[in-house]
Amino acid sequence: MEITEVESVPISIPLSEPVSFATRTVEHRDHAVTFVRTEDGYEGVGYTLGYDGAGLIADAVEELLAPMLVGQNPHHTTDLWQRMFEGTYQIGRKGLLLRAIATIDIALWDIRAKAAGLPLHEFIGAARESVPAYASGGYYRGEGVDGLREEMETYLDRGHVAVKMKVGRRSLETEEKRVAAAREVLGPERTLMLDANGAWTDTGEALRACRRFAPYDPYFIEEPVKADSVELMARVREGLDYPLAAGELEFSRYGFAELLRAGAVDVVQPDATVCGGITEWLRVAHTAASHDIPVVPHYNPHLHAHLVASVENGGMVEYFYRDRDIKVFDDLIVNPPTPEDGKLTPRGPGHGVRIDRSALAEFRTDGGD
Ligand code: SMN
Ligand code: MG
Repeated sequence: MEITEVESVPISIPLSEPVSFATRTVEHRDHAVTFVRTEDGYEGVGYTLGYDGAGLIADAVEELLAPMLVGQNPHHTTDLWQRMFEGTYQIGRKGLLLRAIATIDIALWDIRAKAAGLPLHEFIGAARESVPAYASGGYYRGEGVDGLREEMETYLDRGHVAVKMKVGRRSLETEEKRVAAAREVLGPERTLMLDANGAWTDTGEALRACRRFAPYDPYFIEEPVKADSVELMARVREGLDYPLAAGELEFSRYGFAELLRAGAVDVVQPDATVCGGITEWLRVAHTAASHDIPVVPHYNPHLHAHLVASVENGGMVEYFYRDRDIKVFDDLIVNPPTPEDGKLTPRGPGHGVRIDRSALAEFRTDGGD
């Protein structure tokens, strides 16, 4: 089999209203969507969030990486990953370039599983048939504590036993009230996770905030400090009596090795669309397993359902309901799967994410067709 074409399309989908987390407000969601095609008619799809850089990521795919791919065998993912990583080493290794590599690597695995006639999790080697999905939300849009309560109730009505909410944007007093309200709605048994998106900048500030949430029994606090502050993260973890999670903005096995070596995390959250694709995600997950650390990947539930279903230490996937207008990528997908009884079942062929061509035409920002 031979790769004949690599195309990457930047798209942007507007939110109906701006939405905030601790450290940023967003008004739209842009993605780079990459297609890899083969001579015998297979097409694989990969994608990543752009944070206003989707056009740059798509350019990196087409200008820098595509020439390394055309004419090669899509089954040689380990070799192709290394060629892309080494070939962009001086200007890459992390960030935008690694996201570009990720989109291609995901598309290659999609092709491989499709060619084998299998859903991706079975192609990799399944550990389970379905995976728990937690409902993610609790963003800031001015709705207050009552709005948060109502939102959490909708997740329970939809069958979830685990939810995640944002913290770190308002005063500590308000944040404690928000977390207390969420716990009250959930009751004592269900799982509550908190996400601060790197809100705090030193040990004292972070511990003061995180300790206020301890009485509400969080399963973890996510990114209490920024991704680069690994030592600080380890100090915060040390000072807390509940777990810490991070990794959504970590790149490659080397980034995760640093988190693990420093003892900075109890749970890792690699995102295959960020950390370098499926090839690298699997390496990260297996390394975490050797530390008895579960993987609870960040976002992209349709793709990650396959990956969580194929590793022994797979935890949960993160699911956003489209009607909350926070994550809107589902607008681009044909029949996006929804959780049933709080679980997602990975479906093929490949990773099962099929791009709706008319939506792609509507949302693309490069003027192409
Ligand atoms: C998040 C950030 C970017 C995309 C999706 C979700 C967030 C989370 O930090 O972990 O839910
Ligand atoms: Mg997060």
